[in-house]
Amino acid sequence: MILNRWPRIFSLISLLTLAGACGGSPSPSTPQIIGGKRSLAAPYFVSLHYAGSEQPFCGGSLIEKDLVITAAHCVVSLAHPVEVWLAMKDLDNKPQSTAVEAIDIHPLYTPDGVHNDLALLHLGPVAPHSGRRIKPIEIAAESPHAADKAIPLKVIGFGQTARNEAIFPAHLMSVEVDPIPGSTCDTLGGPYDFVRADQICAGDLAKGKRDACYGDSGGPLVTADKVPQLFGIVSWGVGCGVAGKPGVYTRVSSFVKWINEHKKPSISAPHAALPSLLYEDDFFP
Ligand code: 4AZ
Repeated sequence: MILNRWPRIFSLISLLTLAGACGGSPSPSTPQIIGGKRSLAAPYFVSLHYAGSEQPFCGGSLIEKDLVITAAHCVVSLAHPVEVWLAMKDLDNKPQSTAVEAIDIHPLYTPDGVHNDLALLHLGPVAPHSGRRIKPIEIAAESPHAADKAIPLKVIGFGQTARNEAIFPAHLMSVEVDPIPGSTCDTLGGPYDFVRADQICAGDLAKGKRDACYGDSGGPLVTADKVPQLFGIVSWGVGCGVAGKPGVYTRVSSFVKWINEHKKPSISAPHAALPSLLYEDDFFP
């Protein structure tokens, strides 16, 4: 029964994402990430690049000196070796970069990208640094629904800055997004009906003026504090900056056990066979 439902969800998402991306005209009032501004230094932020390309295809967060957490959908079908750029703020100034030596994709990640959208990237050597410019972020310890309270959160990335146009910034951008209770999010229709407690919905529910967008995937959703903590990983949404269609994030605190068990790589090369994809009724809401 479950297996029959996945292709339907997948086509629904593709359809709605496409509709979101193609419909209407770009709004002149949403020039950044969607509705954001230039980010301050984010020593835990990393960007993922195909070797030789300046334009990142995803973001990520440094959670140990040589370990990055990102979205599974960013790395599940890599065609080229990946380079990780550390603490990058400005695409014109390439910072320290390193290769990815191994990747762990969450074994319950499903190809539709709806759930368990997380992966660990085990980095090659990282040169010693002061710890001010490049610094891992702590994972927020929270009970499953704590983020549903009104904690100010922000999302950071080099993703698309216009709702309907492939315009990408040269600077790292950030925007504050409001956490949306799961009980509201899973009534928004379409793929949102499948949002679970191990995900966070956040954005600007009423107006859709603040959001993550294409290219922000894998990047961090953090507390908007002086010492931020990592709450989420940019995962998916129905279009970008659409009222009533917030961003959906992987709730990192729900996966701490898996993360701790995989701090040492279990797959030895970025292009090694991917773990088999499991479909378990238990993991369906
Ligand atoms: C993406 O594909 C993506 N508006 C990220 C975030 C959102 C949509 C798409 C949320 O990278």
